[in-house]
Amino acid sequence: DLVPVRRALLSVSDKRGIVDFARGLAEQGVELISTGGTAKELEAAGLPVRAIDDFTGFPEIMDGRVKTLNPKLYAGLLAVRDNPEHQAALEEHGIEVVDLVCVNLYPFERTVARMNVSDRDAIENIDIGGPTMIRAAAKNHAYAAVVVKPESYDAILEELAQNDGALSFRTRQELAAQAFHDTARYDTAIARWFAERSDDHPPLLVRAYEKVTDLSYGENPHQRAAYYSAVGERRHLLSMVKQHHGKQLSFNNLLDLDSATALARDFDEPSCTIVKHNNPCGAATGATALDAYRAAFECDPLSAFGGVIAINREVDAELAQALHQQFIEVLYAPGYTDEALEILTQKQNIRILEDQERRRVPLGELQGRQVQGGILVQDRDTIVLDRDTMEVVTERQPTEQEWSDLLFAWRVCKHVKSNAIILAQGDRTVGIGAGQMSRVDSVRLALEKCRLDSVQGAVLASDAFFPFADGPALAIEAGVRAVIQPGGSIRDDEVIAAANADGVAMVMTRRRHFRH
Ligand code: 93A
Repeated sequence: DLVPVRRALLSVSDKRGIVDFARGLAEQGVELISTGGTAKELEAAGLPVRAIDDFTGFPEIMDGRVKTLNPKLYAGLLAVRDNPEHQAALEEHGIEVVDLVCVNLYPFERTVARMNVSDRDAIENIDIGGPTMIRAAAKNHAYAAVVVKPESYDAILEELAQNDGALSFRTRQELAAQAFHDTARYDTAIARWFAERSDDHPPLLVRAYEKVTDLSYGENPHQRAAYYSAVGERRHLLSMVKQHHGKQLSFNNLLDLDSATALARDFDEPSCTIVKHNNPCGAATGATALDAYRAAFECDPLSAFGGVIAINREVDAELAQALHQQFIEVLYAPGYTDEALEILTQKQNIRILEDQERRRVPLGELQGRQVQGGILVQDRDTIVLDRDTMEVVTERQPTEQEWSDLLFAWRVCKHVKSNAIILAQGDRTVGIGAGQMSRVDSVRLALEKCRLDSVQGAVLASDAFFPFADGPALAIEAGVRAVIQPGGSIRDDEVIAAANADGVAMVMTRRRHFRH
């Protein structure tokens, strides 16, 4: 299954390594055919090159829009070499076969990523001839080889040298696989660019993903796993962090990191978020990051063990010292002083991450959840509500302190799995009930988790309305003085009456924050 390479067509935008590759081919006795810019480069290096118009007998026209698109080339690429009819056609039309194409495409993605790029420039960078050659050679990989990456050049030359100027079927097949991956990826980036210009939302085509790195395992050690980023997305979870210390991030670390950073991004003031099993087990803001960390940790020290911690201020020595007392899986912050790093890196297992994404723009406008054979797609829940849009439904208005705590609790609530109940006091969570199948159980859990001597004076946030008055009644009995919730239950009257009976203030947001 070895096929000798006698004639190669080289047409590349990314010209890295092309001269050396072409020289290597020429040394194996391969005839080189090339397009305008590529040919120039090779000629300048003193290599013998045949121009594409000499091969096709047709000039490159329309500023290069049509340079390789010619039946002579495609017949030469697609001919089934042992098919007598194909052979006859080659002879009749004086067509020479091409055994290898080396092509990389107009840099569409790089072009559209530039600031202020015109639509015209973008469109001019949609390569037509290149993908067509790549696909033709890849289809006919039984006879032809297709090279799309400078990273492959050396290995190809080596194999040619070893096999007397021929490539194996296995190599040609692998190159073909890479080629179709490349053109699929390319078209996805183009489709995405068009989708961004369309009114269709969510768009017709969601995204394709490509592997960034293998992970050591999935949620459990018997599950293989990898991390993929969306094609054309330059900012993604892994690209946005620099790892200073510790083992590779695991599948579960990445899930928790995603949640922790999303919550941290919702705070401007110094804050700390501790996530366990994808739920916050403590969140707080404070005058300093150290205050915030202490307060967040105090919410549930037991659960915080081995947590993923996101802090939105630089970590200094004092904070590092405090963090160093605990077992932390992942620590994420916008920066670390040298002294802080010295303290923290004394522990081998802590993964220390630095946030490299200063823009604070939420990543990706859509959110997908996998279901059997497909995905569900929705807008991200990025809504942040203003106090003015909320309605106090009780006889008593919240005090200013209560308002502050209610708004804090409401911000955290969005990031907790439903049914979510947050108890908060003084800009810190003091009890979190997450992921229960009934709301009253989440209330019970949040109260049970609360380590304060008394819940007296705390506020409560609920991610969705109370279907019955039992949940609020429990909380009020325990000492909760103000409640924030969307409202909208047919029993709202009973819920409001329960609050009024004890002089509790209640705010309705009219928006819910389910997170399933
Ligand atoms: O404009 S094209 O779509 N029309 C073509 O016929 C064609 N043939 C090759 N673009 C075409 N190419 C692309 O030109 C290749 O994919 C490659 O990226 C580039 C190389 O051009 P040059 O050798 O002139 O630098």
